Amino acid sequence: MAIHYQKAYFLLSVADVEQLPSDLGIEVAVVGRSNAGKSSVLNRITHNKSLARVSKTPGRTQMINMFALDEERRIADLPGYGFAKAPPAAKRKWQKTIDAYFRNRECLKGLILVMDIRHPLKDLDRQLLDYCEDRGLPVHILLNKADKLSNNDIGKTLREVKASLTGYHNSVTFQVFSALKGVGLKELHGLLDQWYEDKR
Ligand SMILES: Nc1nc2c(ncn2[C@@H]2O[C@H](COP(=O)(O)OP(=O)(O)OP(=O)(O)O)[C@@H](O)[C@H]2O)c(=O)[nH]1
Ligand SMILES: [Mg+2]
Repeated sequence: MAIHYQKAYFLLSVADVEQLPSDLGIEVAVVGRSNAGKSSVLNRITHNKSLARVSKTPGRTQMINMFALDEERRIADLPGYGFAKAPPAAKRKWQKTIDAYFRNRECLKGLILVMDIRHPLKDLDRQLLDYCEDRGLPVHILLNKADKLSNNDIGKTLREVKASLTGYHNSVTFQVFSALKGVGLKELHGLLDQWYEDKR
């Protein structure tokens, strides 16, 4: 069955995991550092420029924003981590919400981990990868903002990222992406199709 990504619609925003929709069907979460382009990626996936809010101010997405593709499939836009200027209380709150989400969400099929291709695999990204390795949760890395680098530099970064990921045994895949230009969208849709069609 084909998935109509352009039919995605906003479901709800929650500050607490207790408010999430029932833990049924299949959910994919878009995660990553603040300002990496998570909301832009979501808009690109769904061909809807105004679905998730995009901001020039880092740390804009503070809640879990949940979108539905159909009655059984959802995609979540998670708040970004690693925003240095965030107040400590906000950071703790983020940590608590996200921990609870990752730990308990059974319908969570995998993570789309968005990174700025110019700054891949920062400490917090690696912590998240380690956590997913422990939990056996698949991760697909988007090296986003590829439009900011030359082909030469993209190639170099791909080799470095590949070398850094050899230690992981769970499913960690990666690709070049540009939410701005649409580079890599077909590949990403292919991956999402697989995740969403896997019967659990
Ligand atoms: N050049 C370029 N800019 C991008 C790309 N993707 C996102 N941006 C820009 O990066 C900034 C942050 O994008 P968002 O999509 O809001 O990032 P986010 O990860 O959702 O940010 P928070 O929700 O604040 O954590 C915006 O100014 C976007 O226009 C891309 O592929 N290329
Ligand atoms: Mg955002």
